[in-house]
Order: sequence, then C-alpha cells, then structure tokens
Amino acid sequence: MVKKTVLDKTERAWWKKAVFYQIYPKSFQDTNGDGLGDLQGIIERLDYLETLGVDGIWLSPVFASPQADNGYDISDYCAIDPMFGTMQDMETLIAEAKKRGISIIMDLVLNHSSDEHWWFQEALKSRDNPYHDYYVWRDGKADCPPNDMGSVFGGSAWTYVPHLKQYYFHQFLEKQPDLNWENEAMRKELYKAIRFWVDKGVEGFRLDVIDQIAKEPDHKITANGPRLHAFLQELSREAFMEAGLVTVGETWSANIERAKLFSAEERKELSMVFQFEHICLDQQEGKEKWDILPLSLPKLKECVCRWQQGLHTEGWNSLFMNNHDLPRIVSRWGNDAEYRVESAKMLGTMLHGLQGTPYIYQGEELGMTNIKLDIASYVDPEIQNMYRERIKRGIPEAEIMESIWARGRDNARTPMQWNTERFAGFSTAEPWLPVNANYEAINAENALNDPDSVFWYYQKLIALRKQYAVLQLGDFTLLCPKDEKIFAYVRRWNDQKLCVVCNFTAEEVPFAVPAAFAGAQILLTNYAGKSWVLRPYEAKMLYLEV
Ligand code: TEU
Ligand code: CA
Repeated sequence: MVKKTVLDKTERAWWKKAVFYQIYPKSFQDTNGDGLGDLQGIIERLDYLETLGVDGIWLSPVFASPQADNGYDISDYCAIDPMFGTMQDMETLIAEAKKRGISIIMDLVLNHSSDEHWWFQEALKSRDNPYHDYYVWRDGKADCPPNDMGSVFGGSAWTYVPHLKQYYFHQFLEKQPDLNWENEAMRKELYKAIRFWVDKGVEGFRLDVIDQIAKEPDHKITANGPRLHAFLQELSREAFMEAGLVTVGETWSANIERAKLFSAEERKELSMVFQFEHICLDQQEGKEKWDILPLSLPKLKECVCRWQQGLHTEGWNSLFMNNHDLPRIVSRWGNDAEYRVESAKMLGTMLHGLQGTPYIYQGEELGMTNIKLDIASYVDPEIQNMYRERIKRGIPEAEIMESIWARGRDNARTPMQWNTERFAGFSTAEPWLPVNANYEAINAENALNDPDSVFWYYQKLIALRKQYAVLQLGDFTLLCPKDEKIFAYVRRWNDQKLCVVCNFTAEEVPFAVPAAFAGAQILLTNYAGKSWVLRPYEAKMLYLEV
C-alpha cells in the first residue's frame, strides 16, 4: 500500500499538490446515537481518510445553527453546535488530523447569517440599533416588497418586519438574512471570527457563495457587485494573513475571466474557486436545475478544455463533480447499475488527470449513488419548496419527483455507508435522512476488503498526484473533441507526457492511441489487459517520459 506522503505546508502553494475530501458532518458518522453525524465520528474515521491518502478535509459547517439550511445558517461564528459536539472535540479533530498530515478547512458562510444570530436579533429591535445596518433593509409597507427578486429557495427575497416598517433581503431562506458588507464594523467582526479559527490551527476555508457578498438588490444584482474584489482583498489581508492558508470560494457566477481575478496568485484574493459551468451543462438553457437535458460529452469536453487552458499559469482550477448540493456523479454522468464500479473509476480518472486541486465528496470513493425517496422523506428546504411551487404550477407530480430524484441535494446527504450493520454503521439510531437501500453492497468495509474497489482505485489516483509533476504542472490538449463517446486528453510538462482516455458509454468503442504514446506505460486503468477497443466505461492513464 502506498504510504501517504505528508505535504510540506510551509511551501507557499502546498494545496496545488493536495487532494481534499469534503465531509458533510451531519451524514458522516454518528457516535452518540442521536441519528446525527458528529465531530467524534469524524475523529474515529481519520484512519480511513489517512488510508485513502487525502491531504485535507473540507468540513461543511459545524457552527452553532438552528439548522434551517443544515448549518448554512450560522447563529454564532465562534461556537460549535452541540449537535456536533464541543469546542474540545473540534480542537481534538484539528490535532488528530494534523498528526495524520491532514489539514482542516472550515466552511465559512459570510454572505448571510442565521436570523437567530444575536446581531440580527439586535437589528430587529430598532432602525437605529448599531447592529441594524449589519443587514440589508429597505423601507416599505406590507405586501409591497421593494422589487420582485426571488430567493434561490423559492418565494420572495424580501421579508417584511411590521414593527420596523421595513423589509430585509435574503437570497436564501428568510431565516438566512443577507449580511451588509458595506458595513465595516460587520466585516471586522467576521475577520475576528476567522482569526479565532486560524489561531486554533485551521489551515483553510471554503467560502460559501462568496461572489454574492457584493450585491445591489435595488438593481437586482445578486453577485459580482463593483466592490467584490476590494472586499476579497481586504478579507484576505485581514483574515487569511498566513501565506499557507488555502481558500476556495464558491462562485456560481464565475467565468474564466472572473476566476482569473479570484485565483491569480499576485492578486492575493483566493487560492481557487468552485465554478459550476460543467455542472450546469445538463440543465435546459435559462431554466432551473430541475429542468434536465441529457449531458452532451462534446460540450463537457469543450468546457473542461476551456477552463484547463484558461487558467493554466494564470489562475488555479478546483476539480470536482460532487458536493453536498449536487446529485451523485455516478448516477448523473456514469452508470449506477451494471457498470457502477467501472464508471465511478472512469469519472475519477477523467477528473484526477486534470490540472487543479481535486475534491472528493464523502462516499464518492465508494461509488455511492442517488436515492429515490417519497416527497415526505426529503429534508432539504430547496426540495420541499420546489415541490410545492411546481405542484401549484400544475406540473405533474411524477415529473416533479423525477427531477428531485435526479437533481435533489438530499441525494448527496444520505448517511455515509460504512458496513452492512443496520443504518449502514452510520448510527445505532434512525438517521435524520434514510440510508440508501444499497448499503449492504456499497459500503466502506466491503471496499477496504476488495482490492478492485473504487476506494483503492481512488487511493492510487490520489497518490499519483504526488508522484508525477505533470499532473500538477502540465498543460492540457484535448483529443477527438467531437467524439461523443470518448473523452481523451494529453498533459505535458518537460519530459513527462500523460494521456488520459475515458469511455463515457456502456458500449465497446475503438480508440486510436496517439502515435506518441505507442510505447507508453499504463499508470492506471479500470480494466485488466491492454485492449484498444475500449470496454464499457473503460479508463486508461498512459505515461511516457522522453
Ligand atoms: O449553495 C449555494 C447555492 O446556490 C446552491 O445551494 C444552489 O442553490 C443549489 O444547490 C443548486 O441549485 C451554498 C451552499 O453550498 C448550500 O448548501 C447552501 O444551501 C447555500 O449556499 C446557502 O448558504
Ligand atoms: Ca450524533
């Protein structure tokens, strides 16, 4: 087994060699029998993550929260919510992870707070309360909001407070009032909270919808307002002051030009961003994510190629296909039935062969799949609000459920599948969200005992990034751009050449190996043998040093 190499964190951009693992704590491991994942559960699973070989954990929020949006509604930026454990547990997690060469990256939600945060409770007291301006208010009268802006989760983005005769702005739930970044005192409070965690040994941050902190609701601007980069440069200077901190911004509105501004090293804003152009390719143009379009592989290839070449030497890509908001990739772009294992490995190969920092979402390394529940079982407010809105619009329920089963966020939030015990070893109590019925076949224990599992394949993918500089530094050339079945590309750096070939279909597809790779070594493949008629979801990573 490849021994995990511990990255030297004193190197300025250690995270360019790193692979991160995202944990959704509520669904990862419960240890006190309340059906909810907790910090102690993560501590107990650190050896599993060390075996996988990841260098950092992105922890979805564990701060104090009423859980209206599963912790993305923070009521105290410097406290751990008791459902996850204590501050001592958090300090133990940071220390125990560090012992294994694993950094902890926390998820900061700086665009909005919970309405139960004491700042908002103060703000509600009166218009001249010093905390009132920490939020975005507009005068008005009942039933006549300032404009028709909608919340991402449905309904109006404005909520009326009668005793103040004002509306407050919330891009998400009304329990998630937007923070007013024009208020310097508010910004300083956030920077203080971030330094609190840096002092505790946190080595990076994921920044929730960070492009939305600069907004102009009167002009219906919800992101990329004129002051965004000034805010980010101040945030970076005031809070991320350590050179070694890694920061990744979630920026749904990012295009390549904006991503360069966010991630160009000399601008000292962020290390990288999560952009979502590839994620939106299989939704109907100008519609919502629920309005599905079959994925076009040439479109995906063109998009990936543009981002790889666009940020090469001018920025830095994050590499992901999954997270806590997205359906499971093996069900979306792979085949979660007959070719689940092959397609999960193929998708991992496609992604980990690229330039950038890869992020593995919990369970992706097991080939965990989507789930089909009845509407009453779903917890996500985004799903419940969409269901109510679409039923009201007269859309047939069967059509609504197909969309939820394909795109709902709870697909990613079912409990981690550890073994064949009841509730998949996630908990001894009924979990907050049902366990996928396929847990007896798909679980970590089976995977660790099977040398051909997706887990061990991912472990090899992760190890390769530290062994071959071409993965971190190489350029990108797309092969056969029009081919609708094969995704193939070449990476080159000095005398190192890599060719990644992926069959995105359940068919057998012939592939003409580039002459330059005729004598190449096969670094990794999900099939035995060296056939160049690619089998269903066959992937190969070829390597040459000349
Ligand atoms: O997500 C931002 C966001 O807009 C997505 O939730 C998106 O709406 C949906 O997932 C796909 O259409 C971030 C967090 O990742 C998410 O979990 C939070 O719910 C949201 O912000 C509010 O904090
Ligand atoms: Ca628990």
